[in-house]
Amino acid sequence: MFNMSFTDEQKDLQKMVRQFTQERVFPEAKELDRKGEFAKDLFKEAVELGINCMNAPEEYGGPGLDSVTCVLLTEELAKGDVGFATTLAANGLAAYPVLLAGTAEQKQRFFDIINQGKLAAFCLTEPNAGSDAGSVATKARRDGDEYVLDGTKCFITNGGLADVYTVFATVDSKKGVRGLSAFLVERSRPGVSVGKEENKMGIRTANTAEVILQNVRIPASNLLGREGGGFKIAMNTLDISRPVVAALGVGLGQAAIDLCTKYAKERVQFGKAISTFQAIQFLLADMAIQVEAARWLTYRAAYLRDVGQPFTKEAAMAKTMGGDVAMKVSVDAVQIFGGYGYSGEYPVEKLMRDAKILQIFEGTNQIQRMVVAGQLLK
Ligand code: COS
Repeated sequence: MFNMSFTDEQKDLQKMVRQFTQERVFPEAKELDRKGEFAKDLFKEAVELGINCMNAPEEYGGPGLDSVTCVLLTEELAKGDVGFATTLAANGLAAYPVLLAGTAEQKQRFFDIINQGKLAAFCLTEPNAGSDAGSVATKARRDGDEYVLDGTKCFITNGGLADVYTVFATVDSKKGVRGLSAFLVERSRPGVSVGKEENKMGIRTANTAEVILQNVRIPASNLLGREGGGFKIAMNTLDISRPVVAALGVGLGQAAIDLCTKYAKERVQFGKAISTFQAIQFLLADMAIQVEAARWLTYRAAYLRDVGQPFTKEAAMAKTMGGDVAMKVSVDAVQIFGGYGYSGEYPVEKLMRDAKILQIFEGTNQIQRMVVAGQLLK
């Protein structure tokens, strides 16, 4: 059963984040995108609003938001700038391995860092471990009361700015996915450094960087869960965070609709507003149908997680739909704006550039389809 209505608290938070997005995020986004710059001031404001790490539990000083509330707020932020929304979502992504497998002491340590207004990053991807997440080559060698980590992570959101990382490394590469283990790694550990920062097509306000681990010694107490349990932690984490990525697509898609409906009523051709032409109306209608479908798949996947039902398939469906819809709708938005849509002076070309990553990160949409098919056929 899917019986969803939003609480007053959820509606209040949604209103607050909508206002923050309209008044602060959207107006700043264009220039920050042009410069490819992280929104430092906006992030500070997000910390003040208490939305910098939405899934941080109340007992550790966070807002303790459930998955439905996280997707509602992420959708609002994404209307203003998907890069900024991704920055905040990446904090939540990094927190899930700690929430899923960490001890109370590890949670305390992790959220103490977050509560100082610092960033976190989830370090799974490597140059040769993208879709094939199980082939992580970063090594973790046990040495007495410590582990020694060696390897390079790439395309890490918040990688260059984070003060704490959740890192996946193998304790025994012969064991494949069963060798993977998850670790909490503070940025301050000797041997942790930041490599290349990506100059990206879209989400240019989000920081994406290599994280290099050279002979990094961490106490054995930084192991999250058990040795060899890392792959399950990573998969469970991605299941939970995929609806959040879907929400990025929903917010982006809604922004495209809002901009296009306004523009179509203002833009006059052949003596009439282009909104009176059926060719434009059908484009707008299809945009609205797709975004609404993506929205409810997203809410439903988050809801299933909150009520403790299986949601792996629904999370992958939502992520696929959110990313594909964002891409389609943003391309159509550029079409409706015509030549102006292709110009950097208008906001829709940014949507198109930002949308593309949603079909790629947190598991490509081909991987999501594998997950859906795997669930159907099992
Ligand atoms: N939840 C819990 N367990 C899961 C799981 C999930 N969603 N998906 C897989 N597993 C388990 C399997 O049940 C299996 O366990 P057992 O051997 O005990 O049965 C184990 O993990 C290995 O699963 P599988 O054989 O399916 O692993 P693969 O190496 O074939 O990889 C995919 C599976 C492709 C789904 C995985 O590698 C993946 O998600 N890739 C995309 C990674 C990604 O999203 N990267 C984004 C970067 S992070 S922003």
